[in-house]
Amino acid sequence: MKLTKKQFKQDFEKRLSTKFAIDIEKAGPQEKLAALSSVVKAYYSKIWQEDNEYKYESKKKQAYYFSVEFLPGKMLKSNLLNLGILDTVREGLADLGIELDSIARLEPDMAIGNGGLGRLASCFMDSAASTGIPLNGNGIRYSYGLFKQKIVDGYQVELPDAWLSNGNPWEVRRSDKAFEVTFGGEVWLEDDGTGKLRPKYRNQERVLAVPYDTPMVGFENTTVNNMCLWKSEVPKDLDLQFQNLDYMRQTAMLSAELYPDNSNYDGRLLRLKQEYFFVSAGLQRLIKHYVSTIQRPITHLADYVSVHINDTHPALCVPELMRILIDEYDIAWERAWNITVKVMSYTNHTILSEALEKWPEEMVKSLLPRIYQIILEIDRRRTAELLPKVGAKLVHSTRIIKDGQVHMANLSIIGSHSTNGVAKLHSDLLKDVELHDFYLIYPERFNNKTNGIADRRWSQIANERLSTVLDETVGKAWRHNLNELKLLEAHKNDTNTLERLQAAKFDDKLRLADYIKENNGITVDPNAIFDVQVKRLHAYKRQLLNVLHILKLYFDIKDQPDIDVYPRVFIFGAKAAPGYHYAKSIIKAINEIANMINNDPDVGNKLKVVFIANYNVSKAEIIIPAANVGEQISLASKEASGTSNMKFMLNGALTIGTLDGANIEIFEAAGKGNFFKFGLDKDEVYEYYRNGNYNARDIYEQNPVVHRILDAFVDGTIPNISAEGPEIFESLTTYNDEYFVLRDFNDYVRAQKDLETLYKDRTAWTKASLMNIANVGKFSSDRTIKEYADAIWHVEEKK
Ligand code: GL9
Repeated sequence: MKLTKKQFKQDFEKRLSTKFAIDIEKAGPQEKLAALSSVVKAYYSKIWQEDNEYKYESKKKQAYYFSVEFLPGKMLKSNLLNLGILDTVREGLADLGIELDSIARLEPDMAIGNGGLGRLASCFMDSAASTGIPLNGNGIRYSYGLFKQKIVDGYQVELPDAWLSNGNPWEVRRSDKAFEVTFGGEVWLEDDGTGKLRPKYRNQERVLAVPYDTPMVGFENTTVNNMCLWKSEVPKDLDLQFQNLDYMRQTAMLSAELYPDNSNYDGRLLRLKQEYFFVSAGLQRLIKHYVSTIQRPITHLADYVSVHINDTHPALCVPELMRILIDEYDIAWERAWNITVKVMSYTNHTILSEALEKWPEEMVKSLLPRIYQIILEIDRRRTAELLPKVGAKLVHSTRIIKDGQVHMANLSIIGSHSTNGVAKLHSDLLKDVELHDFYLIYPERFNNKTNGIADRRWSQIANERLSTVLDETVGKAWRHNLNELKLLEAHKNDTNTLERLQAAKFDDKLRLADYIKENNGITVDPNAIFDVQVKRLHAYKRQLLNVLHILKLYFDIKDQPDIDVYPRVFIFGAKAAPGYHYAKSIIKAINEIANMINNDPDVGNKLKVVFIANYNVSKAEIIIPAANVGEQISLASKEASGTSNMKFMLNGALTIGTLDGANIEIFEAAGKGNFFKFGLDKDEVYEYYRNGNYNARDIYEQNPVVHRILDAFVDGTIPNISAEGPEIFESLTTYNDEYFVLRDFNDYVRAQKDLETLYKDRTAWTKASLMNIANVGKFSSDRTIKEYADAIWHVEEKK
């Protein structure tokens, strides 16, 4: 949009006055933030309205992304950037004596997601709007987002995230578009007099779902999409007379809290209730919209609507759409089923079996009696149809209902026309191993969509210094199309470019060093290698392997105080699921090891270890630009894709990693010599599984380096871990090291040594860093979302 500095300043001052009856001198920072957000909202409102009108009139097909998590982070700067007014507003505010960043910092992170899966959903929302793809988000407006992490005595402490306490300037409550969702009670089928069986209900619990719309503003275009988040309330007619406090409480609970663990189902009814809640509300809204605006028969739904099931949490989309078509629109089963399968598509985000949701049949039956009947019928018909074609074995292994449980992944695959994994390796593993039986039955449904990142946030917003260097070197086209960074390659031998890249990195490291000084009280040398591992804490991601290597370096220094090691700062950021005991023990160990090393005078500046508390999107925006090295060291086959690996690449960090997830594609793109690969590959891992011949204890017994490091966990060398030390020690020895940490240790040390050697050659290192940046184009989520739009949803970009 067009905006002059003068106009902005007027708008801003006026808003302060009309909203808070205050002038700039007297306004507090929260008032400034609120007024600024409100001005920005007014700027995009017109575009939003016009784009809505365009969508109504053109009647083009739209896609709906159903996700129980979104992780947008802060919105202010992203909205400014996308409106094309970031610089104007920054300068206008500066004229008024206000620093944009100090205001933007106050916005709470919108953190209604756990990690990669939720962040990916938000990258997709950004990229869809920015590429003109009509994609609507659909989720839950949790009153409390992901817990805030504090570190107390080395332990993780969880604090509530009341992110809405100062209000949310971006959302629009739409009470007029509320829908009811019902639970429980009894259902039976009755002849309606025409020979048709219709469901009759008794004693249902009713909940009102109220939508809050958050606009997703496209980058310098005319698209504004919508992310709809549902809040649960008591229906108005019950409000007044209702005395049942328990019911009130339960209703509020429904959208109160995000589950802090999406990969370890704890069996609570509330989660299933949440899932049905936002699925039912979202589908009701989109069907009503279809009927009132498209005005075509419901049987044409698939020509206008695509619904994406993001992981299994929204799998109930399948039976819920069937219910609406059959019960509310009188569509015959076969026809309804064809429509449903055409409308639905599904992404699988992990092969960890504990993450594939299963619900006890009894629970589904009592909470969602009609949905249960429909699932039973889907299962019954499918079994009857397929038995003669593919045989009992395949039918059984892929059944939706078996062993008293409803299998949500099976429901998602069977009820949709597309199942995709999130990186080449992951998609192959789904076809060849994890979902092989499904692949045999429905080979045409399986495909890959390698993840991507909203690159504008991770460069133009998070790393302005680097962005400026890139502009000056290759022009600005990369800001619209990340593939344009390929032009950088031509500058790889240009000393001036390399020096400017180094200077930008150094500035970003200074900024992080300041943050660390202020928040951790640790002084780190910005000339050291900044070696970063930031992601959820999980055994398969092997933060422990990183820790063992740090201990090796520590003992090397202790043994030979004059040893020539290049100074390193190891930086961690990780939240552990509150109920994940082992992960919390690792956090405690990292913090105690950090204390031990950072305060050891023999070590000095050679080695520092920093744990940055409360890792989230905003922290990532400070940490990742400053990284020289990104750690992507999961056991091969376990990390479906990873997305921080792409953010590191974009910011010129070199990856040290295994052949896992999207690392493989990153290595391919970056080119030989521009990454550090180590460890078992997926075939070797599966070979161990087949043979059952891994013996971690042997490695402990036979490798003196490993022996000494592991002993440090139990012999008092590392202080204050008398409970955690033995737990970790035993996980590796007694319990045979589930994720092959010890098996990969030697090769990891070797790769780390290679890395250090390259770093000592600053020119060679910076060249490799440049090659990473130059080849990151593929990992823009603009590319990913276009692939979804073309190949799965068949929706068109706005021209
Ligand atoms: C995840 C995978 O583990 C990641 O490898 C992948 O990059 C993302 C996005 O596709 O999905 N699946 C999953 O359950 N989570 C992922 O990050 N977990 C969290 O979001 C906590």
